[in-house]
Amino acid sequence: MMKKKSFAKILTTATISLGLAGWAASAWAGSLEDVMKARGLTQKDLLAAAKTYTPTGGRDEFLVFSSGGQSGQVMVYGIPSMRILKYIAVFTPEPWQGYGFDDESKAVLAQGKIKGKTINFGDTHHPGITETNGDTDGEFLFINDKANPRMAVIDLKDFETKQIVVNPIMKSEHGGAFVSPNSDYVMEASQYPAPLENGYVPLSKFNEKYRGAVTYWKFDRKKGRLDPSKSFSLELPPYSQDLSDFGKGPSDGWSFTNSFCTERYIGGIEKGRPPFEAGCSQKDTDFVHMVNWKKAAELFKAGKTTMINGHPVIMMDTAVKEGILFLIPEPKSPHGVDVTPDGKFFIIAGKLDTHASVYSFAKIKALIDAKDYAGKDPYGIPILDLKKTLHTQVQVGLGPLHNQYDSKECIVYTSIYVDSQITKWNYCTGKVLDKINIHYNVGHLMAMEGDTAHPKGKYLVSLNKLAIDRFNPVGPLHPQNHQLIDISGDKMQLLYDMPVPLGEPHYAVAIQASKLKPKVRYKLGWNSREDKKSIWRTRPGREKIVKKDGVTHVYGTLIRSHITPEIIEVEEGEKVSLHFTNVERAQDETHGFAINNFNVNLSVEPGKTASFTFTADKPGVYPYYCTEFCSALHLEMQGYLLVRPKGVKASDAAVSEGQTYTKADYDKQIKNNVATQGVIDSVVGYITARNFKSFKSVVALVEDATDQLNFAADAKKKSEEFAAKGDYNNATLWAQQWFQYQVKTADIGLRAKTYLDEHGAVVNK
Ligand code: CUK
Ligand code: CUA
Repeated sequence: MMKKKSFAKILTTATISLGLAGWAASAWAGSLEDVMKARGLTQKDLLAAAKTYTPTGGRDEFLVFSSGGQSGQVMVYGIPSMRILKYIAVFTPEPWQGYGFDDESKAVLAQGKIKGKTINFGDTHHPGITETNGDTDGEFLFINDKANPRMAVIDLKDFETKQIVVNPIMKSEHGGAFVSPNSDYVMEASQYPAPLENGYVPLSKFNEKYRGAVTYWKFDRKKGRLDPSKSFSLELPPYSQDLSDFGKGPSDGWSFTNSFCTERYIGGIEKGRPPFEAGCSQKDTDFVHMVNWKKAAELFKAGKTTMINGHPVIMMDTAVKEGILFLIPEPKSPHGVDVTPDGKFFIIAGKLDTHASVYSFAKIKALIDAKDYAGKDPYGIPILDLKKTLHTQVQVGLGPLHNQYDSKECIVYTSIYVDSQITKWNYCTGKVLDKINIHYNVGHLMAMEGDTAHPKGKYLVSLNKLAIDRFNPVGPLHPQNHQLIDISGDKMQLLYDMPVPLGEPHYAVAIQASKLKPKVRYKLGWNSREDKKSIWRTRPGREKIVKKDGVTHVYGTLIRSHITPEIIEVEEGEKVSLHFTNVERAQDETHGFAINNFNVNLSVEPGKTASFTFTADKPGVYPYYCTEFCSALHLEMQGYLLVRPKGVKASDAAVSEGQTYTKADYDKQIKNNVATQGVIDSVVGYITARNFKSFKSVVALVEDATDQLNFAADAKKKSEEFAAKGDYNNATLWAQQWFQYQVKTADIGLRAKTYLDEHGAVVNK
């Protein structure tokens, strides 16, 4: 048996090593000038560093939710520090979070099956946060999947994916997720035209049978879920619809979706025909689609829809007849459509044009009201005259893509793909104000709440497509590059390059961190994916194994540092369902759970109940353990799954172990425990002598420590009962368990003490 150090000794060693580290650092660091010289830094570099550096324990002012591209995830990072905080698993299994491994999250992923097929990948593009009056409110996040038209809902109370809905009519999608100013609807526009019905239609029928569409998903904020039964779509021509945005203020009630390839070219390079890229860029203008979505919602409620694949669709002829759909030309192969904060204008940039076009909603509305149209498209949709709708057009650079707004009036930033620049300009006066080079080939850009009614300014992030030479080479697949730019002054200033080792992040949204109110733990026994008490929850002392309907259900608990039960024995072929509740109340005391050869990892955060159902198909011995280093005795947080061959009886023979203990062992352990209690008492004394109640985190730690002390008292009692019966073997083991709870108590106590020291706690008067 390993010799255990006394707790007092551990304390002294820790103090000494801390002291040494402090001394070494000061000797090495030198002066600021020395460091600048050694690292070749300029004053400008230092200024940039000072604007982003976040000292230990510091927090960020903004949080960013970035698409994780083909990783099927969402990345969360802070601004200005650019520190990555989380990857939220959405369309793709992610073992650390147990996503796609526990039964609860498997059910969420299964919602994303298309025509019975499991799709374990998503091409995420545009995250969108719920809005109230056009401003992000931080309650929920939506993200789309371009490859397999789907929309996911993430609850920002726990940063978990709660729902995936499959678009019933689209075969490709890009213009989502865009949220209406009060989150009534989340919008999703198709990309590559295809028949809305499922099944084969030859390309020779492209003009008649292939279609685009835009879907308005109804969001039930109370339930925190999209409601397919209250959602509808609008049939659109077979153009390649692209990005979208909702109007706000004067343009509230309208949505905008632009498009490319209005040439309706169908490709065929293999037959010697010019490729798509030639056929889809011939015309000088494409169309932005304007939809009166509030009126569309009324038409849907009035039943003026056609059911396609069980989903209500407002057909184009209805839309034309009812006057809810209009087209406006837009130059040329456009990409972004971005409504200004006041809702009076929207800006569209053409990838193959050097201009950004500012459209005036007032002018558009006047034309529509006067039925002043320039013509009709082949599907009978009225087209407005481009010139009559424009406020202004501004030359911003080669290959302009997306726009974001500043807190300063009329200031907009446009990403310039070909020039690898960001252009700052004034959309009211049409003046270009500043340009900055970025590395390289920017796609989207993102300002702080820069697509809302009240942008916050300060910072801009350039989401670049290529990194090329910016980082240490890591093979042919390079990281992505997010560059942080200071936009607080007249001139933009580059602050920081952040390599992103994850998919191609298209769009990102930032929100003031203070708007987010995530919880630190779940209510005890919580099914986090359904947001309700789990039917499989259990409490400490109530753990049980129950056979029901041919399934062996194990109701277990996880707590520092043991799994209950520690031995699970089943027969070959038995169906087993494990349900573990993390019964910790402490912040950040997550436990994991993995069993050898069963392809499973659970992440069981405090309060959560997670399940894993499997068939014990092969006889054998399968160790299981906790996969999070949760405590000093984490490695001992273990157990055995024993799968008995069919027909073999369970052996009830006495457990044989490596060691038995005597009274001398018991006395030694007790002496150690009493000494440890002395240390704990002194730490407790230190804490309670100070104003610890003024620190929320410390109060939580003290609560947790009290829990551990109660467990210690329990173990102590058991130990004493066995000692009274002269069973020194069990008495010693329970005394050891008592000591383990003491160690946990002391660990928590020390954390509290450090916190108090670092946050200037004062001695009580
Ligand atoms: S897209 Cu990728 S750069 Cu999907 Cu919004 Cu423009
Ligand atoms: Cu729980 Cu390691």
